Amino acid sequence: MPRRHSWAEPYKIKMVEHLRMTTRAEREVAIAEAGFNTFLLRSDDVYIDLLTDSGTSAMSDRQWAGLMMGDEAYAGSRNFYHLETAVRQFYGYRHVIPTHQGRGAEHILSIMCIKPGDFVPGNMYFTTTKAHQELAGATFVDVIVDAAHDPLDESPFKGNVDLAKLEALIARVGADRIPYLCMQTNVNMAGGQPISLANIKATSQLCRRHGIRIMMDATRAVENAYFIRKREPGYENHSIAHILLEMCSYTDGCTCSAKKDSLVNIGGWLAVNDDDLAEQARNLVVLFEGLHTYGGLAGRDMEAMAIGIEESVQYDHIHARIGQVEYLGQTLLRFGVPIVRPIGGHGIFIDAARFLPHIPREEFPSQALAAALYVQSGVRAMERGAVSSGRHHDTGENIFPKLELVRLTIPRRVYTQAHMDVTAEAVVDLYENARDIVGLRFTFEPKYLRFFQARFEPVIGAKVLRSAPVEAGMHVDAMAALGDGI
Ligand code: PLI
Repeated sequence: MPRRHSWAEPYKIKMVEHLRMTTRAEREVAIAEAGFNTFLLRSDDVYIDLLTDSGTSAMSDRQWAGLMMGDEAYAGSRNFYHLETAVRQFYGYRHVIPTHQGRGAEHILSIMCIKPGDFVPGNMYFTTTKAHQELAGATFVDVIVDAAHDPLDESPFKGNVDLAKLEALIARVGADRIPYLCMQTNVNMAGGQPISLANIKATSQLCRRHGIRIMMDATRAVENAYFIRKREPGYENHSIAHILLEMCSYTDGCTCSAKKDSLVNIGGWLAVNDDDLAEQARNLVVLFEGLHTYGGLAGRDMEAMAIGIEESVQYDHIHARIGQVEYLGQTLLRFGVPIVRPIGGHGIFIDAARFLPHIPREEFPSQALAAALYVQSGVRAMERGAVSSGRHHDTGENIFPKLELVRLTIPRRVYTQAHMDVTAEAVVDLYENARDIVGLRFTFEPKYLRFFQARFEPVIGAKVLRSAPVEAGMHVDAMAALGDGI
């Protein structure tokens, strides 16, 4: 048996938040009341909440202390200057405009740069990013490498931009109609897959040749930097901070949701190097978010962000964070559960199309699987398939992306390995009884970002899961078979 080389969290627990355990009967009522949409559940009814890693991290004692140092001045809060210093130091951009969260920055960037009829290429869409681009009148064009759409492809950098696709778009519509390329780091909808530094550099060179700006979505740039260190030759001895700075140096600015990498519960920012663009952004932020030195945030939130940015680039932190995701992924793989590979940075993405081959795409297998997992175990996951993709901008038809996934997203510094084990047991139980899961159809479909508020019903009967109950945390025999951890 190979010797185990464990890692452990680089922190200890100072305060706990109690979780409510529910019965399966209670969960059946809760999911029906929520229209079989895990977004509409009350968090009190959830045991292990893997809906998202956004705003769900545990802050450190230093960050909580920072809250007490909030300078709640309307203008010129000292905490803004701390945030500005942190972004300049770790991301390297000149101008920093705080926003209430990532989509606030996306909104400002989109209305500032996009003219109706423009095209915005990106390495796979993200829901809010694309919605803002479309609201401003642009068409999103996916220029990610084909490997990103294949859950079984083991390429190390499935977030890379396909330069041939980008060149073809430039040739087709002309660089004048491409205001910027949106370059996502650790591409969310592809399964948290990184982009390589070589690809960032090559994409930047291509864009600069054509006078097209590159705007990074830096939401999970630190996690991406970790994968570069682990997988890209030549970077194994570089610090995360060094890699992050180099990534950003090839871009003209970024939008960022600080609710992920930066370990805060709320906040975001837009950063640019260009003085004129910064002036426009500072003017627009006043309309939608607040003055340019608070952008919809309290001073204390900006302080927590500044400290969180500094903590996020510490190797021990990011190693443990991604190590926990890896642990859950490896456990599921040992039981043959179909997941996106390689294991990504912020969560495990179950391939619902392979998990539930009996449910057609029109009956939203990912939505059904997320609902069934909740009924089974109280674990809350998120649909990342056709419901999230929405409808075609022009035809109104449902978009069926190649990836039909359920995301088990791991909040940072929140759950223990035991929570990961219970989650794995629940998924394995479901996988063994997958035919008991029933497809869903819409009963209510909102116009924008429908996955957040849509409601569904089972296509047959009233239940999404027909099997006999197995209570979460009770089913230990599966884990006993696991043997050594990673
Ligand atoms: O949720 P916001 O508005 O702070 O950030 C929007 C956003 C932008 N880009 C990317 C890659 C995201 O993942 C993102 C938000 N993601 C959420 C909420 C998630 O659950 O993944």
